[in-house]
Amino acid sequence: TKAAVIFDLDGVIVSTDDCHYKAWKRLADEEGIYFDKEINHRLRGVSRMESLAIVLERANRPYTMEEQQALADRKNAYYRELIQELTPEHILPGVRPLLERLKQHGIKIAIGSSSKNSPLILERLGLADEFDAVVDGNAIKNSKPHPEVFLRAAEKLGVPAAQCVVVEDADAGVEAALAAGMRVIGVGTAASNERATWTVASLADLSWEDLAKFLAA
Ligand code: B16
Ligand code: MG
Repeated sequence: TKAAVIFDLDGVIVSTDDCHYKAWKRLADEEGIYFDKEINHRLRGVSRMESLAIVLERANRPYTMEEQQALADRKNAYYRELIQELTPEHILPGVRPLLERLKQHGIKIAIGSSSKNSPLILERLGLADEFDAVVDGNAIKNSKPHPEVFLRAAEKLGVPAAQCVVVEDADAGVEAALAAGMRVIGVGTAASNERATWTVASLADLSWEDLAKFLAA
């Protein structure tokens, strides 16, 4: 069978959302802009500049494009400081055994992430050479919910979209996968997303038997 599984990175392979939250929170506090976890939730799966635009909704003055670029760079510096601390122990439960099984069965695996920091994250996790393809924020023009990232991943793998299954934790990512003509498993925060083809709370709860049937369907 020619099937592939495309994994989102942040929130699926590793929980970097807390690092994103801390970095945005630090920036917002310094700028005197109100920011909380609920606003942070809206940043999941969304690109850095689009995230900044959401953060700046609460600003009490307009920011020039130059200032916005500087703010995004500052947030990224704070974020990179935090992700330097990642180790293979931060890989989320269920991920490693799942990757092993998929490989054993000859199912191609890829990363489809909006993040421009994915090379650093994958390296810190010891996963830099595990995937057949990595497509991330550095390679795409349109970020999720646009399907570009997943379509590029399928293309790189040489697997038709209809045979690809995406694993996503963000609503924007679920929409991106559906727009790409792929089936999508919602995990974590997307486990309650009714648009997802299938949902599980955590990859640790995913039985190989069920997944194999799903992939074959
Ligand atoms: P960066 P994913 C996304 O990664 C994150 O979920 C999102 O919160 C972040 O804004 C985006 O990457 C861009 O990240 O600033 O590192 O380029 O979930 O698509 O793997
Ligand atoms: Mg994500």
